[in-house]
Amino acid sequence: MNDAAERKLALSHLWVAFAAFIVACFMGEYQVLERSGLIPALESPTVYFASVSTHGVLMAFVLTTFFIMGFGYTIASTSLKQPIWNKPLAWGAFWLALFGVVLAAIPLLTGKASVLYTFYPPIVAHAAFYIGATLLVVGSWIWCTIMLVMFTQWKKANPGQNVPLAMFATAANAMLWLWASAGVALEVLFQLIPFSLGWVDDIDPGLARTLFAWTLHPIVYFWLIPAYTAFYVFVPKQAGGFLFSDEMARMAFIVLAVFALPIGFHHLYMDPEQAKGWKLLHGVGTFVVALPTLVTGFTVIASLEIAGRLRGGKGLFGWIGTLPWTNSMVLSVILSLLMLIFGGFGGIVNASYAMNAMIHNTAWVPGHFHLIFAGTTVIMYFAVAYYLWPILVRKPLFSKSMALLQLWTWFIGMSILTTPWHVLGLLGQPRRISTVVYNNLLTLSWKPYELMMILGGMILLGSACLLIYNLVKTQLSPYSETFTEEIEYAEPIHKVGVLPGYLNNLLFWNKVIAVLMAISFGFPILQFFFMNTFGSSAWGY
Ligand code: HAS
Ligand code: CU
Repeated sequence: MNDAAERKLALSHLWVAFAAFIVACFMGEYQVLERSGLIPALESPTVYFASVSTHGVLMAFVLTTFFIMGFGYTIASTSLKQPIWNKPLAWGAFWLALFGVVLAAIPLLTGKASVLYTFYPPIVAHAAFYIGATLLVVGSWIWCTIMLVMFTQWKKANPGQNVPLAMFATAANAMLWLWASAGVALEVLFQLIPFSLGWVDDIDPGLARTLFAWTLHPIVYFWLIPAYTAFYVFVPKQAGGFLFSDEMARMAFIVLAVFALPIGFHHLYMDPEQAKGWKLLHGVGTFVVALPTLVTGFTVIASLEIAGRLRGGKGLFGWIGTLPWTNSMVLSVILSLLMLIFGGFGGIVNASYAMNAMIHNTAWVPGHFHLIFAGTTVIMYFAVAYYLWPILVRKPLFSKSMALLQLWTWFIGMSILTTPWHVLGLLGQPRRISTVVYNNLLTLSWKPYELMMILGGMILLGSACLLIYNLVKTQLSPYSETFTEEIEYAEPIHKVGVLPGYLNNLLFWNKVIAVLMAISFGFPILQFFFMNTFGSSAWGY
């Protein structure tokens, strides 16, 4: 990336992302301490719910959206080798989204939006929260438009050629997000904003939860796709080898994007507003969307094996030892995959209709998503940060060994934090509660796990501080005239021929999505308008 203006655009997004991240990490540590009930002076449901709502919003919406936008701009300009289309518009999106975050932060921090990151009604927040969140989403829509315009322009300028894999994945994610965010946009515009402003007296939580479910599953893949992009386009090269299959990677991104959408009812298995046949349909789709992850696991490990063998690894597992474990990208992918085994296993338990009853609304669920989101996904955000920062600031990374220590401690901390949550869930501990001190025999069995999670939280906070310290020091270090590193994309081991349109284009897949969405959400949403429903009045601050 030679253009300073483009580097500044990407870096500004990434800084907002990681600033949100570190603030949220401090809140997370407070929350484990408060929830454990071990320090009575800290007990305060009001502060706890304000904190956990802010923590969730910062991690799930601000870290992710800004990271994805910054990473997307970097990929678009370097893989397509063309300048960002309409930079003033890109900056406009940045400021709009940032303004939205500040607007939402005011009610969040003053306890007027303690609605958690899923903001399910009838609990209601101050209108500024919903309006701020809307502006963040509108900013991300502009980013999606820029990505899709650049994708289309490149295809026009290079007829018959394959779009670079990194850009194909980024464009698929932009398409996914435009479809995914429509559900929550309808909920916020037509239900939550009018309700929070007092224009209507009641709200239908069933409809709201259905619309949120439309967004809730694909949003997690919106967060995940950048991590998988790094798996496919950076890791093989960093490991010293080749990508096992470019076509398989494209197929995985398409299936992820298409099948993430029509399956959100696995979040509503225990809800009354949808009939069980619909839930079963979405349940089956949920198992389909696990497939591209299995394909990804296979392709990435095969790519690592190629690298390990090229580096002299012999025998069935000898190649693992020869991998460059001290390369932060390679170490991250190994740790990420290890967390994916257990996080994905938890996901399969959640998705199994009958077993969901056992874990729904228990501490198991935050255990699942901290492992697979904050673990598998976010560790790859760190890997990308360590890789991109030097290129964006044109200076070497301040400390490579500190980066490795940070990645290991994040992995260890996340394992120590989430294992007890899985166990606590099975021991019946609810999620979304501010205290666990119920003074009965059951909760006594929770105690050791509470201690463990505090330890995990402390390790994670230390690890997060190391990341930010390293990035700040890199940014502030003296300018290096000799720095020449550029982004290197992995090559596939077999040369890719001319790809069929469906592996090089998204138009066809939009049509497939439209049909699948009409089937899986059409009647379940329309039914609310055919029947007599009785809304709920507000619960709130
Ligand atoms: Fe999930 C709830 C089902 C993946 C995030 N999930 C959540 C929530 C979040 C979330 C945030 O069906 C909470 C929402 C809320 O607040 O209410 N999830 C799944 C399934 C998958 C899955 C089936 N989730 C994710 C990802 C997330 C995420 C990814 C974020 C990034 N999830 C659910 C369900 C619920 C849910 C229910 C609702 C629960 C409830 O009742 O509320 C799948 O996509 C997972 C597929 C993955 C696998 C793992 C394969 C393993 C591989 C690793 C291979 C590596 C090896 C090691 C062998 C099947 C590929 C190699 C080693 C070397 C050394 C080289
Ligand atoms: Cu889901």
